[in-house]
Amino acid sequence: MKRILTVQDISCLGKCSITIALPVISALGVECVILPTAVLSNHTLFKSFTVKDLSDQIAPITGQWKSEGVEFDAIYTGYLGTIEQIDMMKDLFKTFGSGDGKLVFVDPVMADNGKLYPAFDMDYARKNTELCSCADIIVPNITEACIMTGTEYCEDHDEAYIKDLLSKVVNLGARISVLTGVSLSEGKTGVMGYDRDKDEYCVYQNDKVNAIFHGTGDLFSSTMIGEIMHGKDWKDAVRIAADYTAHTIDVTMKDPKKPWYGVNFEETIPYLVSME
Ligand code: PXL
Repeated sequence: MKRILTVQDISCLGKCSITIALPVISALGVECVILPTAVLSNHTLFKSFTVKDLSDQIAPITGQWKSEGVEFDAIYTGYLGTIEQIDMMKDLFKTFGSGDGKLVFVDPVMADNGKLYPAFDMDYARKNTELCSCADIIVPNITEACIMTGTEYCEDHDEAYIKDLLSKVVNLGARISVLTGVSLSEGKTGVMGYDRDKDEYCVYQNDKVNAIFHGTGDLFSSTMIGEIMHGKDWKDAVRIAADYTAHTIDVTMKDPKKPWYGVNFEETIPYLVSME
């Protein structure tokens, strides 16, 4: 069984980061080891939240793993609380992420819908951009890609804008770059990715729902890395992750009691597993 280490926060309430990664990756039959960077009462899109930074736990926990001789097939980083934690990830990649067939997957979680999340500023964004250059695969949304490449954010984009943005993202240094939240025609949304080594593109679109849902980026990333570890080619993993995310949004829309802060991914895990 493959083993993924995921490094992100625990938002106790909020259906995001580790509370998505752990169940989704486990459901795909892949071991998911967690390294929590912080514990929050709820995610930062609520009006307020409590946070306990766990940076001082990263060295002792990883040191213990090192002495146990633990290895990981992939490292997947998501929401990281501070610039210092991003620096720690660079060391973690050296210790656990280099070697034959090992994958470093970075979701540079910091922004959406044209703006940075409340806890972050441009210094953080610059550090996050550096982290992307240490990764094999990166999966920024359009807002994050714009911030990282100094491009003006355009909600109503066309294919030429996306191709130009992707070409700049590819230059950040990862082998595979996947842009999420890409709409290439009216009423559609999805992803566009590029594999630099193979000079291969992947475009995939689903029907667009006119509503904003939180945690869908985490759902996409957890599914994509889980599927890759399960043996899927990156392009198949992208398609499955996009379909699963779109289906989960559809199911959530139909729930009159849906929570505003996340999607009903728990209800759609059987659908994900059935796609195997
Ligand atoms: O879903 C991304 C995410 C993860 N973790 C925390 C967040 C967010 C988005 O706002 O606040 C704490």
